[in-house]
Amino acid sequence: SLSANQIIKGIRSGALVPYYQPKVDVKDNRVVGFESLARWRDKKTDQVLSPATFIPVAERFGIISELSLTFLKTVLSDFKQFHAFDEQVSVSVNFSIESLSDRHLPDMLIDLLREYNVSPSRIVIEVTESRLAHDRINVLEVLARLHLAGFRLSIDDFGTGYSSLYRLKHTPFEELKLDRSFVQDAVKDNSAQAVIRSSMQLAKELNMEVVAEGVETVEEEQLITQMGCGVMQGFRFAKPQPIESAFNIEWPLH
Ligand code: G
Ligand code: G
Ligand code: NA
Repeated sequence: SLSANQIIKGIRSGALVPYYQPKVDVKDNRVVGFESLARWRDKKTDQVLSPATFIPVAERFGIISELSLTFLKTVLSDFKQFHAFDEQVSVSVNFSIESLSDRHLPDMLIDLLREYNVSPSRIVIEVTESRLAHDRINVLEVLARLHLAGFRLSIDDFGTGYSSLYRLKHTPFEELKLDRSFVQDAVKDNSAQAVIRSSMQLAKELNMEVVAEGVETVEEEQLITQMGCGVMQGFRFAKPQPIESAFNIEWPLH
């Protein structure tokens, strides 16, 4: 892992780079969004490090909000290219629960989007389900205000936490992302299929769209499609890529 000091220096010297992975609607073979995923590029060695080496440290040392805002600025400056690719496309950004506990976050995001001239309706804010379970002061209020400002909210890694129905019903999530462990087990495991089916039923009742994460094979794509979920992300379509190659998507278009 990186040290807190290395992270602070790196944030300021541009070590944080977004990679982007497409979210695909397989019904019409269209890219409907891109998820931004933070990477760390070491200038000296040219190594690219995964978020596991710096996100948990940044959370622990209270620098995750600075990291997220710097990261978001880079994403917003890439936005012209997404807009040119497709005007309707959305870009998803992951937020830690620590950032979402900050009552100032909505105003900071609103100001930032204004500065970059990006509509909040094009930004999806992803929150990991398991992190939501622990009651945190302000989180629900912050999420409600982000929703009112026009941001779209997504609950990530769904199925790995224990969301109460009550909480889900009272939080304005528009999207539910099925955790990739269920997607990958579904082909050989009935209980993973049961989790997917009940998550989809829940999403339908609460008016949320479902996205299957971690789709790697044709078999997985076909099974998930048969189960009624048409929007997917995963190596089957494209790996997370730097912006320079994010639009070279090679999955078999029919
Ligand atoms: O890209 P990869 O699969 O290695 O990501 C691992 C985890 O890191 C994912 O669960 C993802 O949600 C998280 N992550 C990636 N980018 C960010 C980010 O910008 N902020 C936060 N808080 N988490 C991120
Ligand atoms: O938790 P979150 O959904 O934000 O995590 C996304 C992570 O999943 C990223 O680290 C990304 O690199 C990884 N990922 C994306 N697609 C696939 C896939 O098809 N298979 C696997 N194993 N990982 C994937
Ligand atoms: Na995510």
